Amino acid sequence: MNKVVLITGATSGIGLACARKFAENGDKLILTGRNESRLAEIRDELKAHGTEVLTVAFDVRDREKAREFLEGLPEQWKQIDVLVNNAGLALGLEPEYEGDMNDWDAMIDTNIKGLLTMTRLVVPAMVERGQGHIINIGSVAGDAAYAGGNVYCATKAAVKALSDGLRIDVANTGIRVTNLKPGLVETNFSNIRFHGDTDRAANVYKGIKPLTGDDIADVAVYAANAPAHVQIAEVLILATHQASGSVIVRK
Ligand code: NDP
Ligand code: 8X3
Repeated sequence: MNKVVLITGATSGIGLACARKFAENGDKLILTGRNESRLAEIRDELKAHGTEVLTVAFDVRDREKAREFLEGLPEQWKQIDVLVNNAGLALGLEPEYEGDMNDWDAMIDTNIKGLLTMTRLVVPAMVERGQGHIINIGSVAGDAAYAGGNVYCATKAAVKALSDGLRIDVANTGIRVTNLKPGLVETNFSNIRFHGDTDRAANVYKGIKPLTGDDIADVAVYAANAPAHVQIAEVLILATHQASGSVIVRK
């Protein structure tokens, strides 16, 4: 059955790949992000292939805008089957005692509080219907800290705890909760992390074949299409030459 899939951070990387893969799967998409013109381009691309798409630009840190967006959804879009909590970022790679406090706020407010806001606003209707699926994009970074990862790793450890907590809270419903934990995925992630230093960003993926957004989207679509009694609770997805957040073999 075709699902309504809401993806946050669908303008780039993993979120965009999820949009394209869920579209190929025949689903209806609600795509969000802050970059309105990019959202419009993606909407046009997917509509040209016959996908029903609704795009809404807002910052997941803005709770009022998030609430307005959900309350203002047209009737035929109100029943959200799958929420992909993907919007997120890393900023900086400094030791914890030298980190930029504004960067900390942006990561914590987006990766933890933004994800929580979306969950809080979307899940009650799923509980009422007794079905739904929340796919959180966590990270290998949430399993163990790596050098300079400190606050980013903490936000992804929080995504793990929030996924596990939500899974307990909805275990008496038909709702499923998945925590997808990618390792190195080549997206705009490192450009953002290094504040536009593209050379430094490119170095992150040097000497190793990294994952792509499509690799992660394949798993998201698989989890969403598993039979109703199957809950893909957590998946760690690594490049073959990556063994953990800090063990990466480059050739
Ligand atoms: P990208 O930078 O390519 O994409 C990030 C997306 O998040 C963009 O669409 C961006 O949209 C959106 N976003 C960021 N901040 C906000 C905000 N405040 N409000 C709304 N949307 C926002 O990176 P990735 O695709 O790699 O990252 C996606 C997720 O995957 C993140 O949660 C990241 O932590 C996680 N991840 C990434 C890995 C990697 O190696 N790349 C590995 C493990 C996890 P816009 O700018 O339009 O707002
Ligand atoms: C993104 C992957 O290893 O750069 O979460 O933190 S990593």
